Amino acid sequence: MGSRQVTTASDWQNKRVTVAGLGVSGISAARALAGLGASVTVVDGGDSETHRATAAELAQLGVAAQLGDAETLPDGTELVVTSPGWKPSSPLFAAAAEAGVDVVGDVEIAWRLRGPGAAPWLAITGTNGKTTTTQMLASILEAAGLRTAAVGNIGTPIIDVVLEGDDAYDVFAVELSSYQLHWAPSLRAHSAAVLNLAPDHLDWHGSMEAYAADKGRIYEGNQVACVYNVDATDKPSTEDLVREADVEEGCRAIGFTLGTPGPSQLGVVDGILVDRAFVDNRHKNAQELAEVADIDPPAPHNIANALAAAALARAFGVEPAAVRDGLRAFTPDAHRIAHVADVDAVAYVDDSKATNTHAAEASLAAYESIVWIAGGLAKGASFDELVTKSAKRLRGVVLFGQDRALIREALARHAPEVPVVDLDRTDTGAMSQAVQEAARLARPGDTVLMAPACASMDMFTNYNKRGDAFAEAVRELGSTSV
Ligand code: UMA
Repeated sequence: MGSRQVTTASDWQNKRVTVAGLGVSGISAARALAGLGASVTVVDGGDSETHRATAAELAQLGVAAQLGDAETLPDGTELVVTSPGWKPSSPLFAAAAEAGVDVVGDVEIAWRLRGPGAAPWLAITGTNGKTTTTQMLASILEAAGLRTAAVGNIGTPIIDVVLEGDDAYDVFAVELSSYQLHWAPSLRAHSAAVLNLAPDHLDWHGSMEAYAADKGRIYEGNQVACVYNVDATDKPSTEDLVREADVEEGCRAIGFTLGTPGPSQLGVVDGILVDRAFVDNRHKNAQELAEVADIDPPAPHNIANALAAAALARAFGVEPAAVRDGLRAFTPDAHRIAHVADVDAVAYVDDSKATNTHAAEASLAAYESIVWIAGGLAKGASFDELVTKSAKRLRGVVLFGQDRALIREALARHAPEVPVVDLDRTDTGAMSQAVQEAARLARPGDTVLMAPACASMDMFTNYNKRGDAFAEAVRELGSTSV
């Protein structure tokens, strides 16, 4: 490694730092490091009005900007702090390697900026469910009377809360993406969970192995518990990742399962969430935490999320009653299997958050007869398994977006009898047409499910906007139907 690890504020004085990316994390990193006296330049391949306006704001803090050129390393750079979205293969990092300059992410910087008495991190990753689980965990921690914040990939940069000072929080619920983990080599969580592992972001990581390895980094150096998914047995499993991690002495592997829990596991017995991991064996060998009915929605994948959140909270010493109260207080975000409306006895469900095949599979499994709306940016995924598993539930399919041909081809291979409407357009207005086509294919009792299995950015700003467009199109449909 080139430069030594920076740990105290004085180390930043006049240090020449290049921040890659002028988005949510880059702005946070640039502000924080300039505030600590570093000489900061932000680099971004974009040169839009928004980029220029943001650069102008940062200039008032003494931050320089290099817009429209994401490849040239500013002269004299001593450290690169990257935003998570930048691929490891980015030319800027090749230039940094050549100059012997380290590249780390904003999460790594947040970790290095913590003081000696800083709040511990309970960390969560996984292909799907990490935002929900992080929110559930924060809700449980709050119910326990702890001062906490849900931070990280969820949208609040961790640097921002760390800089509030060691005394401001008792514990953080931290959502980490595989990108963030890749760029955070010295992070050591109190306890961490990998919820599940399925192919995603392969274009960024290069391979499933590299993706799994970055996810597994979350367990490195855990102090109390490495939480894994007993039911996710595809290789590499989350339990495999625990086995490979180098953890603190005494740190335990804790499983969660939708079935009856074994020792050192949390699971479900007769509709009750049961803890067999954090119990005093002298007095009893199982502890009731909550009822499945306390979880909204009580769908299998969401019960698994609740169990993982409960495991992390219990690892932190939270009492069972707070787990129950926190789960009861939690309400899911929009765009996650959200029921929008019934029109002519057909249910319309928005799962815009299903940005990969694994998430789409979970929501397709929740309904019997479905008109599926899908498509967008595939991010290197294959749709064969998803289509094979879901074929018998499909009344019809409506496709839109840049990579829709990949889904159409998988349907032709594995579900040739299912009618497919292929919308040859990627403009935002396509959603309205997609909903109308889906309504035409649907029969009373069916569900029209928008679970695109793809990212949204070819057509929409983000998955929220895609979900909003769906809801709007359903409302239009409702107002015109007789
Ligand atoms: N940019 C370049 N060159 C590149 C890549 C990006 O110049 O090669 C520039 C863009 O022009 C843009 C900026 O970098 O101005 C964006 O950086 P970014 O893509 O890393 O995004 P941020 O706005 O910093 O947001 C990131 C996370 N984004 C990604 O990981 C892609 C946010 O997660 C996160 O909430 C935020 O940091 C705070 O931590 C979003 C996400 O989609 C929700 N995450 C993925 C997921 O959940 O699947 C991983």
